[in-house]
Amino acid sequence: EFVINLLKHPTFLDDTYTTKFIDTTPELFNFKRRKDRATKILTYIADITVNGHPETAGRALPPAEARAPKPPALKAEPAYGTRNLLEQKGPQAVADWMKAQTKVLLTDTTMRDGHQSLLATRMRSFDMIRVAPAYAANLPQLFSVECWGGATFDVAYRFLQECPWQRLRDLRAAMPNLMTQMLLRASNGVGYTNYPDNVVQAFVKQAAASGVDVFRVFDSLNWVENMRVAMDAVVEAGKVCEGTICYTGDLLDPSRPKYDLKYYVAMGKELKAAGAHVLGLKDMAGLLKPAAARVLVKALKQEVGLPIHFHTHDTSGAGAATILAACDAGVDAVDAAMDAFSGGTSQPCLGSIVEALRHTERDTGLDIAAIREVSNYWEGVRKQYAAFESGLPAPASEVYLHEMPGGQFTNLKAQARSLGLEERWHEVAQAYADANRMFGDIVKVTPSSKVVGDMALMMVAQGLTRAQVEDPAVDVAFPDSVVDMLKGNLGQPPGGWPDGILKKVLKGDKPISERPGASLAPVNLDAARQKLAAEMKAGAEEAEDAQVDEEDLNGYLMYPKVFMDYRARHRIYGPVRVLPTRTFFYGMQPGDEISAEIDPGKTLEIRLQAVSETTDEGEVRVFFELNGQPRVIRVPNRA
Ligand code: BTN
Ligand code: 3PY
Ligand code: ZN
Repeated sequence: EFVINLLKHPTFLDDTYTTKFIDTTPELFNFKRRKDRATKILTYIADITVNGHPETAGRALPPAEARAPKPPALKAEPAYGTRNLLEQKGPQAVADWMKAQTKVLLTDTTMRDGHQSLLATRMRSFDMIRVAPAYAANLPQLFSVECWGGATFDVAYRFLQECPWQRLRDLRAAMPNLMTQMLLRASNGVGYTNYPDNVVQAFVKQAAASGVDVFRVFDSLNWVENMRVAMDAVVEAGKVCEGTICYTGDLLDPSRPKYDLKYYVAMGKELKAAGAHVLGLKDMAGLLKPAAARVLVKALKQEVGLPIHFHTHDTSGAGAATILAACDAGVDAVDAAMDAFSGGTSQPCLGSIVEALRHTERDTGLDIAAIREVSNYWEGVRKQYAAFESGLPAPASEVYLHEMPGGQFTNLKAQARSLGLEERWHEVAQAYADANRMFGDIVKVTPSSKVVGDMALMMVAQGLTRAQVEDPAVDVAFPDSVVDMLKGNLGQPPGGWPDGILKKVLKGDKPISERPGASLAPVNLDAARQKLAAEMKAGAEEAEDAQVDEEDLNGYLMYPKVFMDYRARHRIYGPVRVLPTRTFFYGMQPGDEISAEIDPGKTLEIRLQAVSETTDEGEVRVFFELNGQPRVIRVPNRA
């Protein structure tokens, strides 16, 4: 039997292994015979059963009864929805239709920002795809379903051992009448750095082909100049281009005039001129207060003339109040999440907004009973991810101090914990605010938010005050991400970088002031395709493992190492995406039975019979029944 010893391999553990891994460590790939997909999946289950999943070790365990919940029954054939309109009449017709509606339109963010902000982005496709038909059938009035982009792309490869493109295709197929929506970091794609223009263009083209209808495009410094390549690519693909303003600061605070009404209106007009069909208003930290929302939405509606799609986070607990104020002021569409994935650092509660607007002029027309059924499903899903809960137990008005995006908050907290700074969280919050002011008061959203977070953690860990960091006489070793940002590699903030910090960080290096993409050579796509094909072939056991398609190429261009590592694991474990979530993270108990559909209509019935004692060689035998036939898998006990 093939004995799996990947996990304990030192190069795996210290995270230095690269695509050379397979060439330099052939002992790991010493198959006695080729493994079919079922055997690979059994190997995965056996390994997790015996040794646990690295990501859930030491974390909270889901309650015993937490199993994949049943999705709601389908009430009807999918009715005509926004996707049908887009297909028939194009993106401008969608925008015109939005403006003509009296009702407030709703985007459900559960499948993207909801779990990104509450569960460290760990929701698996399995749990999304099962409920997608209920969205299509029972909630056809939704404006869109945000289900792709942001952090979900790399987390799928990196931690969930699944292909993000396949998720997209499956969701698209299951919701033929609803627009899917993604979050795109403009020239940073779905990554943390500026990519060459042709990589961004290829990515958008592929995302459109694989099933994205609405692209929410933003820049982490609100620099429209750096959004054009991505926006043009969306328009070119015939999809809805939601050019997006990121909201920061406090509109009504006269002592903070940098981000005032004039600023936002001017940016809205720039985005319209750049080709946006819809104007996104992205309040990633949940800083927009109700009174400011009234003023801002009204002004943007009047002066820009595009339909407005508002996104906020409920970190403060006041998110729904702001959404309702925006509705009063004439916002066209708003984002919300289903009950179990709402509140806190996520979006406000969708069903509650629907109810708040019922019997008013802006009634959404959504079926609250259908929403409840879908919410109940998500409640069952969330229980299974107990290991990834971050535990923000109550609203945090401290968000107005630090201004961290909802998607970063829990992440930074975990980083602080790993540095032993969890008890000093409020100092981190203050340092984050100080770092922001030091950089001139910037928009903080991926990736600029990560830079501010890196700086803040360093300040707390090293006991540095803002004054010391800024003092030319105090020696400071700045994080690489800070140096990179001040070099201009994320673009330019309004008003530029403050002189003092710029000089100190760059130590005389000259920053760039044009958009970074202008000086990045295009990637030779044919050469990249061939290189990838060769690497895949070298590591492949089976013909199917050696194939490269355009989705793979785009994954590789965005995240070369993450993608290759994913493929290397795929060769060993097979299509583990088909496993129920509990099995994926915890393996099975003797007596457990699961089904896993590896192809449409081809189902593995898997029963775990018993797990042996550990042999003198340190091996454990795991006894399964696979479709009624006994199978034994041996794995090393590394516990
Ligand atoms: C991961 O690498 O943690 C994410 C994907 C899970 C794949 C399996 S889990 C068991 C084994 N150990 C790992 O670290 N990865 C693989
Ligand atoms: C992301 O870029 O992933 C975000 O959610 C930003 O808010
Ligand atoms: Zn968000």
